[in-house]
Amino acid sequence: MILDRIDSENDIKKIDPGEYDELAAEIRSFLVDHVSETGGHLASNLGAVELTMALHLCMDFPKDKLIWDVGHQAYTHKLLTGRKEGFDTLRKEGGMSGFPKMSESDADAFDTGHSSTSISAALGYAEARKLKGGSEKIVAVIGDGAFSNGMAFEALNNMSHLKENIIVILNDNEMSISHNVGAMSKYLNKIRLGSAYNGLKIGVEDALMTIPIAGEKIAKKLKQTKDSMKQFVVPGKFFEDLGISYIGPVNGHDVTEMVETFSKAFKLKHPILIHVKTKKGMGYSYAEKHPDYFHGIEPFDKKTGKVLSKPEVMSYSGIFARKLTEMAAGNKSIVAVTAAMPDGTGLSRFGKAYPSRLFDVGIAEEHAVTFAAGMAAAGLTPVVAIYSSFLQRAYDQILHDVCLMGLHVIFGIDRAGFVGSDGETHQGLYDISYLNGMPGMTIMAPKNRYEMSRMLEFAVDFDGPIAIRYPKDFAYYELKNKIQYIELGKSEVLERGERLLILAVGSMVKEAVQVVERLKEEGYAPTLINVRFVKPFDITLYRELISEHDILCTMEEGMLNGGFGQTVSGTLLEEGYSFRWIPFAVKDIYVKQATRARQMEENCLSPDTMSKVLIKALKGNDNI
Ligand SMILES: Cc1ncc(C[n+]2csc(CCOP(=O)(O)OP(=O)(O)O)c2C)c(N)n1
Repeated sequence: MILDRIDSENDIKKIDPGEYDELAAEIRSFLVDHVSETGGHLASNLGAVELTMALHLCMDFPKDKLIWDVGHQAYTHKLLTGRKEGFDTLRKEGGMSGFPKMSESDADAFDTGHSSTSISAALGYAEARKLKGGSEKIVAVIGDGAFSNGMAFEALNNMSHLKENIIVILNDNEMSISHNVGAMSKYLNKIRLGSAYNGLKIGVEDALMTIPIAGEKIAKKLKQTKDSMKQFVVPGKFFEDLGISYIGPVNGHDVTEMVETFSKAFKLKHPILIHVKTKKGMGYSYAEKHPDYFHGIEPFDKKTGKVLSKPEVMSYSGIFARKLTEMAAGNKSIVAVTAAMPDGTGLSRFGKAYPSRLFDVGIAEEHAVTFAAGMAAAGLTPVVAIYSSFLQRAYDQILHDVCLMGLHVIFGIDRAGFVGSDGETHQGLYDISYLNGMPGMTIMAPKNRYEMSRMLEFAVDFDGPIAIRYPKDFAYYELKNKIQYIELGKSEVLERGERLLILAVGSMVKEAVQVVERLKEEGYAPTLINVRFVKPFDITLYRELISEHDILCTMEEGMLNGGFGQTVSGTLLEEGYSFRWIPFAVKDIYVKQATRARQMEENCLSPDTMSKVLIKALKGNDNI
């Protein structure tokens, strides 16, 4: 095996060029073997094998800085930097991250997970190199999907003044998770010709630059002449006009061609964008055929390409999308917005039924929210479904463009809570805290699938900014008979007891029910409330109940700071009630990758831990 000869960074340079194809094939079968067992981002990685090899052949690690956008495509980079062994533990608790991590290797220049940060970070590295007088190479690798986000353009806009080398590799596979959308994607599709021109440009400039002083002048003159010509003949004019030299398109599966291009590009003294064409899923037929399905995949049978365990029950995203699609039949004002996640959010179902009413705006969460605000101002009923973690991007848009005007925008906050193996970058733990402080925002959390549907009906009939947060989980179907109608700001009493008052938010009701069972076995009879409305919360009911109980326990799958528990207990304390408060929420830490169940456990949110803590408190033992 050629791969066996690569034990640490830069070892790839010892490989004979005649062996590159074989090495690429070995890397691909390694990735398929391992990801079929651990799960992970397969298709993007299969597409980036040769690109990564070529970069590693041209760069020195850890001196040089390579920044992967999103970071889901960095598996080959991990393999080539001494992390083969870690692949058995990929995305598992205590194991190797599915994304670049500076704490994992010196060859990882920047931690990523959210999209479109790479060019900004690379530019930061470049300015630092200038100030500190370094000579390291700096490269950002960004996919065409991530390239549709505003941050990427903000960085390009800020880059042109740089009179030093910085390279942006645009890894264009024509796919985001699903097919890429938008004008930039169409533009990239148009600029497939022009490789001859780029060959000339890079070759001539390169040669001239080696002649001291005169050579630079001639190169500049030649560039000016070509600049006037290229308006008509050169692809990538958009980038050239921004002051960024465009090179490409380059075959992203030809290591030699890329090495030649990259080596020359590194000699130029200004920002360069190299357009590399790749095929998502390359080399594994199932992933080539269904790159969206194999974008992020659970463990699968590599012979059939089928995932090993399919959940039999529907997810909250599925229930959300099904209900919305149903409602849209009788309500023509309903429109839906997704930021490049039509499948993940379930909205592709809506899109199939109402293609003209589903808007996929690309990876552009900020735009998605203000775009929805515009539609709401114009009288439509937009439903924006975005994962909790990615909605963080749109904090100001929610506040400034929706809440301040009191616009009726419905937020489907998917993956709210623990997200499992994606780890720290993707946790949906912050939404309650970031929405809580926005006057006029209503936040709901359903306890089960039936309530999810009722809440969506409520949200559509409502007038004003309103969010429903739901977890990355199958949709709980117990407590079916408990559904009554939903009333603004009203909780639901599930059990009426004494001493201990439990307020459980959304997904935590399922856990709270188990806690109550255990407490009952110990002879206690707590009161259990399904909060339903995180904001505005049911202060009237809580005032009444807190005067009859000694202990207030709040449970939420979110951060403690700025969360529901802090807000409720703070309000009651301010009003002069006295009680002991036991919060179950995530204390001030970043939650690492593990299964969702383990993340619950580790953060004291499992029924077992919560029961133990509460029993101790009820027994009057303060050592908890
Ligand atoms: C801010 C943000 N929104 C959404 C995502 C989810 N996401 C992860 S990868 C991806 C598609 C990226 O497409 P592209 O950059 O073209 O990379 P490819 O997978 O095609 O190589 C999306 C939408 C994210 N990581 N960050």
